[in-house]
Amino acid sequence: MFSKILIANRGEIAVRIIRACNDLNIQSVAIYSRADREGLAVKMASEAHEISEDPLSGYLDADKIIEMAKFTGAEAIHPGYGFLSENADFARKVTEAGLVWIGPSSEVIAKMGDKNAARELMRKNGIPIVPGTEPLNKESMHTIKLYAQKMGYPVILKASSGGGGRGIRVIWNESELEDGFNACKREAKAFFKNDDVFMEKYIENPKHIEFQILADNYGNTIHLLERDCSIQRRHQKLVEIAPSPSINKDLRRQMGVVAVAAAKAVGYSNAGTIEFLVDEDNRFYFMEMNTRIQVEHGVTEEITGYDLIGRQIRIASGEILDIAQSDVVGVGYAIEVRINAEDACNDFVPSPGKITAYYPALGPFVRVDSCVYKDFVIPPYYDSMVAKLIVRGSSYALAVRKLRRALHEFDIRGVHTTLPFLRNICDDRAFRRGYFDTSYIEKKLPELMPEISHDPSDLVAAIVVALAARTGM
Ligand code: MV4
Repeated sequence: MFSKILIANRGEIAVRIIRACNDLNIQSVAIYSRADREGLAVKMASEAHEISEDPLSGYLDADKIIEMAKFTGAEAIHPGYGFLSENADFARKVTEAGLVWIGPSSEVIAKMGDKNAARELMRKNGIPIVPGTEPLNKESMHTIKLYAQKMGYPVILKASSGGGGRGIRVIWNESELEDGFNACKREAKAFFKNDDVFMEKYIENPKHIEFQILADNYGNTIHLLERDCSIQRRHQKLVEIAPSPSINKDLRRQMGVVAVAAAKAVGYSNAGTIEFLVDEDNRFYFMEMNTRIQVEHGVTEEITGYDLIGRQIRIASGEILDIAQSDVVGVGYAIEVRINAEDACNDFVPSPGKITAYYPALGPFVRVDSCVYKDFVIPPYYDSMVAKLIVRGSSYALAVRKLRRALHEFDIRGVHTTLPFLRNICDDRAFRRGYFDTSYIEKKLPELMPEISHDPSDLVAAIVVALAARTGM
């Protein structure tokens, strides 16, 4: 086992990885930008080193991170999620430097990063994929129109190197195709420096169901059940649930078998996720594979009892996976909500600044993964997620009740947060019954919107008015 690991990340996931290191009696090295020096990861790690003065370059500087690992005597690097976590060149450089990469091989990251190559590989291995085309490079617009017509509208155009909802375009009829195709290609080129675009049949109102995979370096591959991540807003997940309240045992078993086959087809090792779209008739299709630990891994940990970050480290150190598929049993339901420092009333604009009061929810069946504390100043340069609240219940309905209780207990002052918005989701009948798909937020946004803007400046104005009234000024 390793004696020291460098964490090439920040925020709550850096804290989560430090905790896993502590559980395994491994020393942890945090790296931080100047803006992050008051972060919890810096305080909790065995040692911490500034990687850059400016907010972002350090976390993205492969050579400097590797140099830091060497300098500190770390034997392995955990990339977390985001930043360089799915960067095949970084993974390769880490390995070439004689360090251990806590994740799948560089080759597998590269292959799954190319959405079209991933599709092709899955198709060849008998994994169900959405009907679609190869990248449309030489085809004339006439041919592209014929493909779309044959598939039947609506269709969706996707950048081969896309991700996070970028470089995709839904085409509802032929009149939108030419402009949409050109725009998609331009966007793909601008964002990903690769303008390969392919076309798929568009599945309307799908569910986003993803299976957690664990695989060791010796071909032992299992899944740890699924998460329902259908509740998203503009490709940002807001709520994640394990297992999905809307798939039955039989579908779960079928999808699990396919997920493991998909991971085996790419020679996967370490933790990863197979994403599926599930249509209104419960047909399911491979969408993509995420070759990293995900934000929402905690709900899987809560229902299965397996420490995913701990397992990532143990697998990377060469341990044999000692969990058989038949050992994996989900107990009850876990729900995670992402509490973001954003103003839901103002189109979810980020709300950085000082946290003047912080009372996380506690009590039975409640877990909070966070990186903030009272008087912490949320820097404006990063993702606005400040805490993940994870609750458990023996049924979906009971988990929702725990969530509702915990969200009302949770109190964060000084910045806007999505807490009021999330509380409204808890009170929504469809959510409480588990009736939702990826169109949920878009359709329900008006009714989920908090009534009043708790804008700090509005509050100040209100106090001034109240004081003026009291003093008769
Ligand atoms: C789709 C789709 C429907 N049909 N592909 C969105 C991001 C990227 N990962 C793929 N996405 C989608 N691909 C076909 N053929 C619908 C989406 C989609 C979506 C997927 C999962 C969760 C939320 C979503 C919101 C909008 C669109």
